[in-house]
Amino acid sequence: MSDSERFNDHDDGLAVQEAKPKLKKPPMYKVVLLNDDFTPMDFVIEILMEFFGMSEELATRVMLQIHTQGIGVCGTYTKDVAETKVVIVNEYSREHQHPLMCAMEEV
Ligand code: TYC
Repeated sequence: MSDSERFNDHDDGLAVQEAKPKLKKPPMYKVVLLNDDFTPMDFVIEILMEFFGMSEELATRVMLQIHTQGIGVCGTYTKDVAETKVVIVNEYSREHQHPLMCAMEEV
């Protein structure tokens, strides 16, 4: 066997590019509600049911958690959806003269 046969690595010096990894998942955002001393409990429960699709039972539990802990998660969404929820909830609360604060945090 000749040297050129023995040492030929058959790739002609070309590096083969591995397949690019798939695109990263989009960052997700938690939409949160903050406690305050003035917004009625029933109004917070209504928000959690209407805008975050919770049952009355779950909404009540989440509202009480916010009431005692100061903050609670309503859901986790892509950036656009989270931003829209925050705007809609804050507008709805102001329309009803409540100071309830909705915000978002990157997960
Ligand atoms: N702390 C309010 C009260 O006692 C109730 C409340 C709960 C307000 C959750 C805001 O995000 C909130 N009426």
